[in-house]
Amino acid sequence: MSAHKTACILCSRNCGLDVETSGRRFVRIHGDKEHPVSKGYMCQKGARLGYYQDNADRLTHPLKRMPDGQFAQVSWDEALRDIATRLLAIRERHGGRAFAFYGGGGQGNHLGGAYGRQLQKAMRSRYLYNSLAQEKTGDFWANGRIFGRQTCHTTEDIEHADFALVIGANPWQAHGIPNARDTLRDIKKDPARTLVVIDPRRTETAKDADIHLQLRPGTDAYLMAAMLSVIVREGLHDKAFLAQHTNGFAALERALLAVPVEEYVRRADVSLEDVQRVARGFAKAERACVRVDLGIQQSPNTTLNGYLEKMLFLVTGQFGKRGGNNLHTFLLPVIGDTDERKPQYWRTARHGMHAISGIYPPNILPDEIEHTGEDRVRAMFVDSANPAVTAADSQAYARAFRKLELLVVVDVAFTETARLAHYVLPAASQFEKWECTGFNLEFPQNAFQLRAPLFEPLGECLPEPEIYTRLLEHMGELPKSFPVLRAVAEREPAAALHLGYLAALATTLAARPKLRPYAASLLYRTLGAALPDGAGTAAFLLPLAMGYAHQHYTAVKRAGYKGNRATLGVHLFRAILNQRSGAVLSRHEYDEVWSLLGHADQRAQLEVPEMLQALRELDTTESTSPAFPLVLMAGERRTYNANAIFRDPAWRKQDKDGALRIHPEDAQALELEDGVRARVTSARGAIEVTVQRDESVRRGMVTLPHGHGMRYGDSEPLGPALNQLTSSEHCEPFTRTPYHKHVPVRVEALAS
Ligand SMILES: Nc1nc2c(c(=O)[nH]1)N[C@H]1C(S)=C(S)[C@@H](COP(=O)(O)OP(=O)(O)OC[C@H]3O[C@@H](n4cnc5c(=O)[nH]c(N)nc54)[C@H](O)[C@@H]3O)O[C@H]1N2
Ligand SMILES: Nc1nc2c(c(=O)[nH]1)N[C@H]1C(S)=C(S)[C@@H](COP(=O)(O)OP(=O)(O)OC[C@H]3O[C@@H](n4cnc5c(=O)[nH]c(N)nc54)[C@H](O)[C@@H]3O)O[C@H]1N2
Ligand code: SF4
Ligand SMILES: [Mo]
Repeated sequence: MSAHKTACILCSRNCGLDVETSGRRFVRIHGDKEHPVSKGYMCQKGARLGYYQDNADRLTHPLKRMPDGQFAQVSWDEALRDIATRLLAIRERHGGRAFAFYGGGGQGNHLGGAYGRQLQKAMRSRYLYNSLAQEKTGDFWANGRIFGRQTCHTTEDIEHADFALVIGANPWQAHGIPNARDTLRDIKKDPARTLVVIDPRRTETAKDADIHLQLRPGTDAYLMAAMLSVIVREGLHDKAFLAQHTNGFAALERALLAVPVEEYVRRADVSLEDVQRVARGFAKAERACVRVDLGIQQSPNTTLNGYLEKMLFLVTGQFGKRGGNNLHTFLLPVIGDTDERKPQYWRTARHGMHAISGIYPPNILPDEIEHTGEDRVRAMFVDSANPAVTAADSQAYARAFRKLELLVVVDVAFTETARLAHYVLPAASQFEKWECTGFNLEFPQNAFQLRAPLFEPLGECLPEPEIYTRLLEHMGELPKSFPVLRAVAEREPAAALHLGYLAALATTLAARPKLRPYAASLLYRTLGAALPDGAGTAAFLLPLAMGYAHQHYTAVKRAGYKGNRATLGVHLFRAILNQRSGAVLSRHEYDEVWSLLGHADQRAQLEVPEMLQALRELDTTESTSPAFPLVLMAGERRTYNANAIFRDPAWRKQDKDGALRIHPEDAQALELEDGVRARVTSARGAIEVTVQRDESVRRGMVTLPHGHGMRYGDSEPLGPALNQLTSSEHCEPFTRTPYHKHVPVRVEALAS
């Protein structure tokens, strides 16, 4: 048995773990008390990571699909050589627009993402698709306009808030905030603190709330507009804050004064008195913040919801302070800034769709492949994602992926997407390689954990950095060796702080600018060879740490690092390499948040014309109809689901079928007894489910869990395959974010 530090890879929190292993197995999994953020916290899901590491669907060898449709084992060399040849031919014939990359990191594996992006560059493509563009891009777009850059991402200091407003999120199950259950319990125990939940379901979080507004699904824009209107009508906005830190309040105020509060509150079907109480409480609180998630991001008015949510904390001055909302820093640049008003960013061939934060929406991808034009997508890599199950419209995905000239899947498991591929490349699991996550969303203190491998890679599995570096070498984009740079790295004494290496690297890149896009692989093959413990694939964190220390110099110093302008980043890099429980990167003061804004005047822009127009033109069409009278929340976070990460159904201790939750009165009206099988039908498709009567859901709404509907071994799909019900068109027109939380359906009993 041996003890190790690692992290849970099941949600964006990435709680630090203290584990014991024996051979290739986990024997004991505990929260790591030394982790700077999670401090020992974990939830029930993390305790069952063994089912991710060890299961019958794990890939062990590269696979190639043969003409008869069967997969045959091939060697790495054979696979990569053929893939390289085919990629180059497609690039030659059709240019960069023929290639798209999908994924590049799940909830815990972001180290390989930097290497995957290099392939996109080698293909001269800008098409990156991933799941962030089926949830967060409306939010990112609003951030771009309000804060000046789409990388200005907000966080919530809920641990220190007197008044926490949770809208369309269920942190008790889904986490997303630090040590969620402890944080929620602390608020509950303290009579001076208030928790408000806005959710059509009486969730585990809502049960502990002081006020629960159980609104009609899809009406958040009305409700938030009404709250904001109450605030400005009653003069509860923070005039000094608005004058000092924002532009454009006057236009927003006019729009808010025009909001018909009572009518909007009626639409949301909540009590006016409660809405007033919440608006007043939030505005008057010393420290208040808003926490949102998929409930408003995957439902109607996605982008407007993101805008209004931010107006709540900006108009009331609950920003840039302890207990409020803030911006945070990034070490790994997981998202970019692609303002669609600038001409240099690509629009897609079929939909003319622009990227947001550098990401294109999965909802348009099948059309971009099936499009008949010369400029269609013809070749793809899918890495750390299973869009055949997790993107809207599984039927459209299966059809489109079969038309690709080349589909390569890089995964740890033989997924539904892998079954459609020409090549399947087996990745080492997140516990078999150096890994890290880019989902650090903390402010004022940000932290980062680089994780060392616990096990040898299974079979012939390789870490993604090795896979992509070899592929670039086969493509002739990257020389096979760099003897000079490598010698500099290996000869340099530790006390020289890599400064000689960095100078030599700069000289190499200046002389050979074509290598710049491949800096990660270049660092891996050179500096990587000189890093201790085989941490070579983490070498590219050195320039990132240098950039971070340069940009946030004072805050990095405050975190306790020594060094000057030239060396601080190197010390930060060393700490990241050495501190297995994670390293605190930086400590900001709250009022330094303004320096993280993108606008030159460091003020928030409240007047966003597109959003004010959307507010004036709020859509009143009903999504339900006599044929589809219920709203399905397709993708609830529950006790035993974790995206499409677990394939072995034995990992679930309960809710094995992934039951349909329905209010008992609705069930009664449809003559659905508890436990019976029923059919759920949408405009797109139908699936069979097990019924569970449940008081917590609002009447007119039904829910099904995310993370089911996958095969295991030779099985049929197990549990609800939700995206058989969702369609590519049922999405916000602007961002193309699917309305997964708002799918009109009907439910019928199945004859037993
Ligand atoms: N257990 C578990 N945890 C997870 C995951 C998982 O698969 N399982 N996945 C992780 C990932 S990738 C993500 S993105 C997060 C998502 O985390 P959350 O967004 O917090 O989780 P969800 O359950 O998808 O949806 C949140 C809430 O939205 C509510 N809702 C539905 N419709 C509406 C509406 O119209 N208005 C409002 N206000 N609320 C509505 C639902 O009732 C639900 O309680 O969870 C992460 N954590
Ligand atoms: N209907 C509906 N659909 C939804 C949602 C919903 O609520 N409702 N939620 C959406 C959301 S918010 C999200 S985030 C997505 C998630 O969907 P995806 O973006 O597809 O991501 P995951 O489900 O996390 O899938 C991760 C894949 O990565 C593989 N993997 C695990 N570890 C590694 C590794 O180290 N290397 C490689 N290469 N692969 C690895 C796993 O085997 C799995 O196949 O689902 C979305 N889809
Ligand atoms: S699932 Fe999320 S909250 Fe639970 S242990 Fe893993 S990282 Fe922590
Ligand atoms: Mo997500």
